[in-house]
Amino acid sequence: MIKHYRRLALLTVLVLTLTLLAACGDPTATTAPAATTATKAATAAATTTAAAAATTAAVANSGLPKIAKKDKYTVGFAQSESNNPWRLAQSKSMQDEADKLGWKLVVTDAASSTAKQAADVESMIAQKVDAIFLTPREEKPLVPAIMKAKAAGIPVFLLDRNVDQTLAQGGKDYVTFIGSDFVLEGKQAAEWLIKQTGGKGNIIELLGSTGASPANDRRKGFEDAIVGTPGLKIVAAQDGDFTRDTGRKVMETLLQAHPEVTVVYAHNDEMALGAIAALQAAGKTPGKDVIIVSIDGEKDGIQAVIDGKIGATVECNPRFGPKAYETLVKYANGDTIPTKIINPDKFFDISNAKDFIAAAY
Ligand code: GYE
Repeated sequence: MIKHYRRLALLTVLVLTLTLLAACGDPTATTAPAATTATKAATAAATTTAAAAATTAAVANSGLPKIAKKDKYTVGFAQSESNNPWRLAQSKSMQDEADKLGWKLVVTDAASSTAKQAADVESMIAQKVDAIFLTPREEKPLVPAIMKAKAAGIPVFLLDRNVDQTLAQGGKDYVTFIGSDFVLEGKQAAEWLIKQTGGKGNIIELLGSTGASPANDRRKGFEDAIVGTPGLKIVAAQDGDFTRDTGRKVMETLLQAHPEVTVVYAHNDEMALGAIAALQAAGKTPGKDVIIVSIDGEKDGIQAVIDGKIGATVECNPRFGPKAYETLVKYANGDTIPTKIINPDKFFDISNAKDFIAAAY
């Protein structure tokens, strides 16, 4: 009995297989369903794309959390670190302006820890601040925190450092980026250097903190600008973390490996000042044996220009308070906010350094 059923089952399978094979061998049988499938797929794809486009448009128009109009706000300022005069000047400007307006400012200091900065943003979300001002220490790792704030209905404004634009965008995930054009800063430093050296030199580049947008962009702006000047060579480039002490240590090491250096390009004045100390310790005269160009325009940097140690420094303005809060108010009023607000920067060299030292930080 069982044997009989097995034989029957086998026979059925055989018949079914043969029918299928026959169908496959028939050109009309194969093309027709394939064409139908293709058409269906195309229609489905078109519909999905249209739906996706509609979603994207909707997100771009209404995805950002709004802020209610109020007389006074409670806002968060998530600072990345406080280890150089630039960052201290930025924090002071944010606090001074909040005090002037009578707003409450919740300040955190991530002390150079990107992970802590993400946690700081989360604590601001938990405190339900009206808006968060964030200086993302690095371009990528702060993006999830920005998304969490957005999901919690709290708008984020990026100050001075940007995020990776493939991961988050202004007008969609955060309101806007307010800061300098770092690529332009690097370019201006390079252009001054080309003129000053006649296009010849062995450069040590002291890079800002790894992963920070000003470090990436200042490198790009500078390096792209010297491509057409083969006499200017970068003999070494290393992270000096935007601080004087690390700048000095890195410079000491690099000097031993590259005594032929004639130029230092530092991504900020603090590292340039560290490099000056290292050069002097090695018996070299900054400004003579080695030309130095940097960025920021802090008081000690401008003084070094006056003293002839730093050749030029491109300004990067840290005083964000007025612009930051004014932008928030405009946003609360329903004004359209550009997705990037670029600060105009000056350029300091021996011709004008004296005029700006008194106002510097
Ligand atoms: O140049 C540097 C600071 O993010 C633009 O960070 C800022 C930079 C600034 O630590 O001094």
